[in-house]
Amino acid sequence: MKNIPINSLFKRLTLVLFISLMLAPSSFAEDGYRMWLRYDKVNDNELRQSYKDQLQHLVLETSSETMSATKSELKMGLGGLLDRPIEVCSGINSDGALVAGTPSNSQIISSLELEDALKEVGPEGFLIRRMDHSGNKLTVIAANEDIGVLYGAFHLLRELQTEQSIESIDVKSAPRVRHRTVNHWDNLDRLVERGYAGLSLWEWGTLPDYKHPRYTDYARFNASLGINGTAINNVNANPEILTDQFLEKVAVLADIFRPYGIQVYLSVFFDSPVVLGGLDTADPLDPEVQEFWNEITDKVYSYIPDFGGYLVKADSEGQPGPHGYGRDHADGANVLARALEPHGGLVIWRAFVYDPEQEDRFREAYDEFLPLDGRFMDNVTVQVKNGPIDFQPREPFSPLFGALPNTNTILELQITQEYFGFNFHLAYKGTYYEEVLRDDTRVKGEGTTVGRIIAGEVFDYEHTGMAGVINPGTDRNWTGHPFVQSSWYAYGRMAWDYTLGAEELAEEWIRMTFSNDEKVIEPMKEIMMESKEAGVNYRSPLGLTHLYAQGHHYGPAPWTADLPRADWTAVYYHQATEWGIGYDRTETGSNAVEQFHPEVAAVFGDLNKIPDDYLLWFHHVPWDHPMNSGRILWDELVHKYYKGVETVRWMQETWDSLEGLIDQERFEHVKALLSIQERDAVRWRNSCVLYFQSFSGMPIPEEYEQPEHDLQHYIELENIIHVPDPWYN
Ligand code: BDP
Repeated sequence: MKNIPINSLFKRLTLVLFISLMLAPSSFAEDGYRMWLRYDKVNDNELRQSYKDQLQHLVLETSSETMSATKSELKMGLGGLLDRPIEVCSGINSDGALVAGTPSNSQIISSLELEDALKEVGPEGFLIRRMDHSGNKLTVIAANEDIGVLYGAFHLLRELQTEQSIESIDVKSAPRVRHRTVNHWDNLDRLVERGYAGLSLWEWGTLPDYKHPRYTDYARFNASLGINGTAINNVNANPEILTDQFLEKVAVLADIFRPYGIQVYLSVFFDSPVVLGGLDTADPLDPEVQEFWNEITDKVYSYIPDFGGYLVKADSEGQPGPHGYGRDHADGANVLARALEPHGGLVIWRAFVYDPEQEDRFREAYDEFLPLDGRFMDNVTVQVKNGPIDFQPREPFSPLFGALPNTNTILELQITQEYFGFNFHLAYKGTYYEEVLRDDTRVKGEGTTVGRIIAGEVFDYEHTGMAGVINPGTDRNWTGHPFVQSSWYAYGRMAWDYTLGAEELAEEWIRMTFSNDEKVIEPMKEIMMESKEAGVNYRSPLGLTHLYAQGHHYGPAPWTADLPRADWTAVYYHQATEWGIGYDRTETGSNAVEQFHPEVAAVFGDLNKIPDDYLLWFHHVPWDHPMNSGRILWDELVHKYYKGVETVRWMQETWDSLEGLIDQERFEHVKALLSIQERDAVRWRNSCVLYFQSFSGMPIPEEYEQPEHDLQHYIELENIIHVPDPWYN
């Protein structure tokens, strides 16, 4: 080889490197781990420069744990977004300072006369403003408490991530509800009920010694949305969680989450006094049982001084509860509430109950809880699922919203995709949450939305809140399907402010998670906005519900009939006969419609007024019932099932148009998942249409592609998901 001078070799190598960088695709491998906190460099040079000018150095005067977390987030975020490290200074030395703090931890903030504005944002809210200070222009994040400063920091970072101008930024923000929690259905053996994203995040085997870095990232993601509570174990609770062995591990998680403003809650097993305490009863009115709960609760607080409280599933799906001792839910909740009260803890008592003896499962929660209104202690809140049955693709809102003026009531939503195709289907649920939060209960006149009720704007609730059942696990991208992240995101943002819209949140998420390029945002947003309805259409349109195969809840089985409990079958819900289909919940049927305010009941109960989307939830109608579209019911049903599949095919094409505009890794992943979704959507459609056809006897109009197989073929597929996997049962 010819002798090449070092200098020239270096130049050549640099040139080769430069050319390869120029030729490399602009996108890069992205595994989704960073979720919506990617902090990649702002692409628009001009905008990045203006951010750099406005945010030249960071002034943060104290070092509490939360302020340290704020500092490290701002350093990481601004360092990445502006592509240069940000200097942390003790004072303002020029234009372009970012000052973050509270009047009590920052002299600068206390000198800015923000007291009046701060009074309006409460303990967790914040202000972000551009201000003048002794001739210098500042950006200020101010709050009453440290946690508000952290929330403000995440807000400012979001402005940059979504490429908004901050030149005259003026934000005043405070959460509308008090308890913004996530619920994990994680078992202590690390299998996650309805999880679909790997094993539980909590490594019980290595805790308390090893603090997996994932725990801190988990806290950051939640705090970035304003989540302030996490119930870390399954509501089908294992009593062992209250043993010292587990509590010392839970305490470490609580220590990690604390700087991020997140309190830990535990799901408890109602019969713990028997299983753990050796008593022969868990009767909530028995003094020894009260003593048991007092003592064990004192122990929990000795490990976790700011413990949030207990989440309880009782007298539901085999879980023990007060009914076993002839007592009611209020008795059951209050025995725990008395134990928690001296520590400031909360009981979150779930209203997800149903009884095989009840004629209509729809009625159960309302019928059980209504007579108890006013009997729960002040530190109890009742957690109500959005609909009366169980997170189905579409449900009317639960009639309990608005029916409990004297009982704190919070809303439970599901983020994990138990009924939306697990980690295989794309279903952005922001639209789902928006629907329920905006449903109008009418209990105090027009506009008494579920959102306003759970925010305590209608009744004087002390403990307002929302809970989201999330699914993160050891999958590198946390949620399995990359788009489940978006439902988590939308849930958290709406828990902070229930008035936020699904579409704006979809756009925020896309900008933060994928790209600020309009060519990406518009098509991706359209996919997201259509995706939930597509899932409804190919599974259970027009108010059909619960057509799943039992156990795994993945594929279609509208034919399910013989199970130990009728309310676990599908035929119970659709009631198809040769004459017609649908569940009569009007006066001629179970009359569940009477549980709603009369103005709502007048709509749901009237065949001429009910929106198509809810028709078969409330009415049993003939196959030739005329629909709003001008079609008869059978044709409309077929139309909807086919539309669901068409939308998925449109989602596939639209997704394909994103190739090259986003990272190839996630592009390929979602593309493959969409093809699985298309296959499943066709299976759902064909199974349901052929099955219902066996009652209606009517044809599938010729213009539609005809099912490839007969009904028997689809029945035989019932228990096939993709791969047999114990996690899915
Ligand atoms: C149902 C799930 C079941 C949960 C239950 C609940 O199928 O796994 O335990 O809800 O919310 O949707 O308690």
